[in-house]
Formats: sequence, structure tokens, C-alpha cells
Amino acid sequence: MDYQFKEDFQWGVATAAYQIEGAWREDGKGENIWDRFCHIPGNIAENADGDVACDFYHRYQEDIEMIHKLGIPVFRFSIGWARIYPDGPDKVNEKGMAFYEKVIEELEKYQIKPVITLYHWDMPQWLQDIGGWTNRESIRYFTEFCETMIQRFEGRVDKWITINEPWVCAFNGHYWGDFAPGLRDFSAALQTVHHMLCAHGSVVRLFRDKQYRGEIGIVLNLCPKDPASEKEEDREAARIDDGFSNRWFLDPLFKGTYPEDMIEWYTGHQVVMPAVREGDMELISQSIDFLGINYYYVEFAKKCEGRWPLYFDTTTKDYPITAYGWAIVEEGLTRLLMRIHREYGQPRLIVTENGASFADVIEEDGNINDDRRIDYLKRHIKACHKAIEQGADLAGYYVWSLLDNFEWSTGYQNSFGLIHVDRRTLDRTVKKSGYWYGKVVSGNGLTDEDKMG
Ligand code: GCO
Repeated sequence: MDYQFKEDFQWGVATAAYQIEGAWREDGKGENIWDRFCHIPGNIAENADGDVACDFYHRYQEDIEMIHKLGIPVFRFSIGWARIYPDGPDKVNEKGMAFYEKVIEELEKYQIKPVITLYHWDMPQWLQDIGGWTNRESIRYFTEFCETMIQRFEGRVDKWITINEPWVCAFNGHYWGDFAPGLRDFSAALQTVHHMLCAHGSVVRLFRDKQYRGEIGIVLNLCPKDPASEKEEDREAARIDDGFSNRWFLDPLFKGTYPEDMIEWYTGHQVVMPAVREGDMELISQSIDFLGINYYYVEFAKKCEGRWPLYFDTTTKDYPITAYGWAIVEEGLTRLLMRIHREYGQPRLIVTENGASFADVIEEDGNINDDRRIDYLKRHIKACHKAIEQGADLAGYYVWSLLDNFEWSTGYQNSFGLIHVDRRTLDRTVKKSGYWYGKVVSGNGLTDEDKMG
């Protein structure tokens, strides 16, 4: 084996509730912000929605059996908050709870470890109606929801992830407006970040206070931000992009402060700074058991006039791109892992998402030979191996995603799955990449010749 991983390295596969479950109003589920957002025509490509998605709600047994057959030991999934608290914070919907109980039981049957994301963007609409994450009360409601879930399932869940990608939730959801709840207010987005980070910290504190079993962490989407050229203004653009996307999250979590240069930049450009109360930064920076990193690409920043308040734009340079238009740069993953290792106190890391969308072709014999996806995954798994060799404390790697699923504002146009889902019949077909990944897992690594023979 050319790229052998340690015995206890955790291989997994990741999903999220709204992207796969469907059953949007079954068994008492309440409306969430993605239901609302998708049901407004024009918001999503082809006016798609997650009403049915992959119908995981009804097909979870089949899907979990496939995870088992591929030999993948970890399954990351998220809880639909509005299944548990459909209409308000007071009453738990036991039918919603029963669904997750069944999923966990099914995983236990095959000894697949559950990793649960508590927030993967599908806030209940009742909470959005009083301001959602822009309202400080969201911290309390989120903590109560998490307490309900953790109390119920602690001891059976390997890892808890408080929040997935606060950057996307804040800026796509509250500034660019292409994701739910579809707002367009930069200052509100920064306030949202702050409340999400506090909500994360509040759940970590609860977890420690109650001495729950298991591990707890947060997931950030991070990527190197390189200058598009050697020009001084592009170097500055890259620094601003890095501050905006990476350091604005890493610094509070690991150092208990927002980055000075960004505070200066924002205040210099008329952005209203988030209201930070005494004790917030201590809350946010409590120690976590792992940092989850979702890695997909590198971005190249260039100065761009007129783009308040960040004044940069990004390119993919000459790199090959995925169907989503993301530059394929695997060395960026090694570099990112090493940077966090060096600059943020050597935390335990997990790549909680990595994968690629490509337009798959179903051959006449029914096979899907997605060699480009295999190539992408292979490059990135090697990049992980390299980081471990260089000293990073990397404990696991999860592929995004198990199934071709609802890919947010692009609807069903981007498929990331190891398993293809027929949009009409919802039939599942394991792609070549699925079998290939199964082999990587069973061999606990890969070889250079490994072309999927
Ligand atoms: C994420 C996303 C996934 C996306 C994936 C591809 O956490 O980024 O949660 O939901 O589907 O990133 O865009």
C-alpha cells in the first residue's frame, strides 16, 4: 500500500437531512426555511425542492444496507430540527424523534458509527419568523433542541457536530440571498455568524457540564485563498477573502477573538459590527474534540472595484474544474490542514466533507463509470495522507456524498453521490466510485496503481 492510513483512521460518508430525506410534511414535521425558500418560484434551478429529495425518510433501510455492503464504517447525517420541534420550542414531536431512533437502530444493526450534525441549515420556520439566527434568542432555542437530541441519543452517537458551515449559512443565506432564508444584508450576516458561533459554544458548554458521552465539534468550510496574480492589490484581495471566509471563524473558535485586520476593514467600509456581549468570546472558544473541515477547492482572489464591502472577485485560474465550476487543487487540502495544525494549536481534524460533482453517464449496461470522481477522491485522499506525514492530527475522511441529492440552489443539477439516484423512480445504483471507495476503506489506504481494477 503506497498510502497506508493508521488503524483507527475513520472513513465515512456524509449527508444532510434536507438534501436527502424528503417527506417534508409527514409525521408532524413542521415547515423549515428550506421548504419555504424552495416553494417560492425562481429561487432554485428548475424550481426544484426537497419535498421528496432521495426519499431517505422511507428508504433509509435500503440506503444504510448499501453503506454496510460498501463497508463504510461511519455515516454522517443531520437532524431536521422542524421534525423535532414543528411549531415552536415547547413540544417535542415524538414521531419525528422516532424516525431518527430508527435510523440509529439500523446503523447499530451493522455497527456503522453515527456522526450527527445538529444544524445543517434547515431552521424551523417558526424561529425564522422571529428573526432566525439574527435574533439572539436563537442561541437558547438551538441549545434546547440540541439538549433534547443529545439527551436522547448520547452513548449511541460517536460524534456530534453542532453546526455545519456557518459561513455558507450566514453569507449565502443572509447576504447573497441565494440560500434560505434569502436575506441580503451584510451586517445581518455578520450578526448571524456571531449567534451561530455562540450557539455552538453554548452546546459545547452544555455537553461538558452534563458530561455527556461522545465527542463534540463544529464543521467549517475552509479553503486556501490565493492571489490571482502577483499584483499587490490581488495579494490584499486574497488576505481579505481569507479573513472573511477562514479567519473570521477559526480565530474566534481557537483564539477567542475576531481578526483585528478584518474588524478594521469592516468598520472602514460601513459594515455594522455584530453585537458581542461579555463572555461570548469565552463561550465560543471552549475546547472542542475535533474540528471538521469541508474542503472542495482553492479560490484565487483579485481586486474588484464596486463590490462592497469586500472588493474582491474570485477565479479558478487554469485549473480543471468540476461540474459546479470548482477548481480541482488537491494540494490546497494538504496546505490547509497544515496551516490549521500550525496556526491554531494542532487541533484534531476530520475532513467531514470532500467530493465532486460531475455529470455522470449511465452506460447501456447500467454501469456508471465515474472515473473523474474517482480521480478527484484519490487525489484528495493522497493529500490527506501527505498532511498526516507532515504531522497533522487528521483522524478521518468522509466523502460528500452518499447519494446524488438536492444540491441547494442548483436543485438536482449537481450530483456528488457515490450512489446514483434516478430522479423519476428514485432507484439507487452504486457508481464505480462507490465500489472503489469501498476498496479504499477495506485496504485502509490506496496504491498508486490503484486504477480500480
Ligand atoms: C456543505 C454542504 C453540502 C453541499 C456540498 C456541495 O456542507 O457544504 O453542506 O450540503 O451539498 O458542500 O455543495
